[in-house]
Amino acid sequence: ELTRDFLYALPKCELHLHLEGTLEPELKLELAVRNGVDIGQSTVDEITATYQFDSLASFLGVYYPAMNVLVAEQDFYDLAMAYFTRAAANGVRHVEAFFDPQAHTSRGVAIDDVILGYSRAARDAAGLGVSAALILCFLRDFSAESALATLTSALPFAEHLVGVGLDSDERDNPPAKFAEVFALAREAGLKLTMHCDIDQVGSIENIRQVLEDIGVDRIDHGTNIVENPELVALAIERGVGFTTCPVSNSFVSADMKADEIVSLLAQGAKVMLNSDDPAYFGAYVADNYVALVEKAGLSPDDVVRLAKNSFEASWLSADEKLRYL
Ligand code: ES4
Ligand code: ZN
Repeated sequence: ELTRDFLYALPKCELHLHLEGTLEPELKLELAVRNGVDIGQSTVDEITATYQFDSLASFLGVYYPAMNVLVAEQDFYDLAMAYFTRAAANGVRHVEAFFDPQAHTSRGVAIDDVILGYSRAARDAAGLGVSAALILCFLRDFSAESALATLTSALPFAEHLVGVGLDSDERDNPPAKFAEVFALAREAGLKLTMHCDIDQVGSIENIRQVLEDIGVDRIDHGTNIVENPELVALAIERGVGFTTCPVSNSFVSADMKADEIVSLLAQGAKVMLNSDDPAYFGAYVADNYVALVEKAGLSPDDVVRLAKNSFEASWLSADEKLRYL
């Protein structure tokens, strides 16, 4: 009954997707040629051969240098439109997509070109049957001052954003480091989410911080919260969503975290499945459903619950959610 076709067609939201993580080898080569950027490879096969990871560090070591091919507003537009086209084919009706402005501004690209290119694509995604919103992510291995400067430069474009997030290397970069910038983002009317990654030293403390000190609306990953029943109860009481990424987990921590995801689902947490960096991990969102169904033997009810959770944990308005649920 849970065929691949069913899982692809199932209407869903994608809430944990890095636009820079959707850069397929073909587009990377096209943009490298268009912009005259030397990326060290000259064929699609050579680029594909570099897309192999067994840790967060080895992933980030390919992910950030790849961004050198993104220079002009049109490049950001083209990247996002290629993703929205694939998302539509994966049953995605609504996406709240992350982007990493500091990975571009630190190379001299204007934040205007980043936000306006992505935002123009988000508007055009409607023509594909996909509504799209943008979440500005701060790089947590950059300083709090850099995050603050990034927020300040982005606020004139706040109408193009739905929220702010926090990604990159979590080790020694806890949520509390960004308490001030997240408080300011909330005052500006933005939703809040943070990566709280798996398998990191002290990550339960980080999950405590995001729930109790920052007051996030969602947690990205965060499945190790199952270690602490009090924190699970708090997250459920507040309706905090968990944007989990099984295939990504299997690359960066050699474990899909199926047991944790299934446990959260059974306890009534608003957990759903997402692709994270699909060009690099080889699976768009529907294939994350396929992978978890296969690994965990999910029932049709489980799968429908995951898809419903994806809408309930989204930042669509109550009226917009009614159209889907
Ligand atoms: C990421 Cl897999 C992962 N972890 C942390 N930060 C990220 N940014 C993009 N993908
Ligand atoms: Zn992520």
